[in-house]
Amino acid sequence: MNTLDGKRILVTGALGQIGSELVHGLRRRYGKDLVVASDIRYAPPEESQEMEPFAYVDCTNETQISEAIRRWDVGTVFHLASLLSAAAEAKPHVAWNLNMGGLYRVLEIARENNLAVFFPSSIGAFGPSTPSVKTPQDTIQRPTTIYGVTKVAGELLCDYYFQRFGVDTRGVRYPGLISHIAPPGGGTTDYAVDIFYEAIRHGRYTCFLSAETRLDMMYMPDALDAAIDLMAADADRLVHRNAFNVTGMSFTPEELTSEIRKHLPRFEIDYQIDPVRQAIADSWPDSLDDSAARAEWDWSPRYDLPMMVEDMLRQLEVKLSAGDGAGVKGNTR
Ligand code: AKB
Repeated sequence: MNTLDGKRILVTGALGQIGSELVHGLRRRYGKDLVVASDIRYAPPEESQEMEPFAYVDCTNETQISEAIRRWDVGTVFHLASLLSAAAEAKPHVAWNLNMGGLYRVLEIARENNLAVFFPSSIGAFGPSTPSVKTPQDTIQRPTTIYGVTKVAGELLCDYYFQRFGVDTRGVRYPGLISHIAPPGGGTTDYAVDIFYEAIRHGRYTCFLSAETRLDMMYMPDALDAAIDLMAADADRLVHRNAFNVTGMSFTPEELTSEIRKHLPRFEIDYQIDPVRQAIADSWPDSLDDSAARAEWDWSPRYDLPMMVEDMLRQLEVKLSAGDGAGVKGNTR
């Protein structure tokens, strides 16, 4: 990464689900002053100190991106600002403008300033005609959501900027991400985070996907390693560069419930299916084949389903009893 030249890293969408943890992961590896967080809102007062250095950057505004790049002498952008699948489906025009327009602007600025760019694609880049079990790295991509359309187009645009202009673009296809720090917003896989909060607070959860909906998933520490390790990988080994399949685990709401019950035996679940998110989930793969990432930059996740569930419950019990104790209802292990 260009950080070796003392250039800074800019993270867009830094207050989102991935960004709020990636900023800290990058700072642990490269130092606080080298990583600039940015978003279209400011951090809440209690966290704002931690987010410094921070820049207000709206990724639909080219001038704001350029100014932040110049002001902070940036060499690498982790471009995370985007709407997730269900939010994008509710506002397709906004999603196109932010997800596609934002990436295009970042790539143009990267071309002019010789920047490296990380772009997160998603399992949403696949569709119902994609082989759904062990989805290959190179396969059919005909997504049926606007989110998926922006992700496939984004993957292609990143390939194009590398091949045509030599911009050092790299990226992964994230599955559903699970974290105990920042909640997701507007995603289809969000149930796999919400379920933990509700299990601890109320001992029960109403799931918006059906019991047998199988999706690919990953625990956040692995997702952070994927982004940071790929950007630090030896470029000569990369055959694909962009849109690497990465995976941590694959489960259904029913299987996740059984695993949670090993720790909280009285936990109960029922189902009230949201047709929009169910249709999106049904169009996505059950599991991904991540062999290209393993071969080209030594990708290897640390967390499987039992390890993730144990850690999520442990971390959230501490967090909820410290900051949100009123909601915890004695459903302890
Ligand atoms: C979503 O559900 O929209 C995201 C994703 C899988 O890209 N978590």
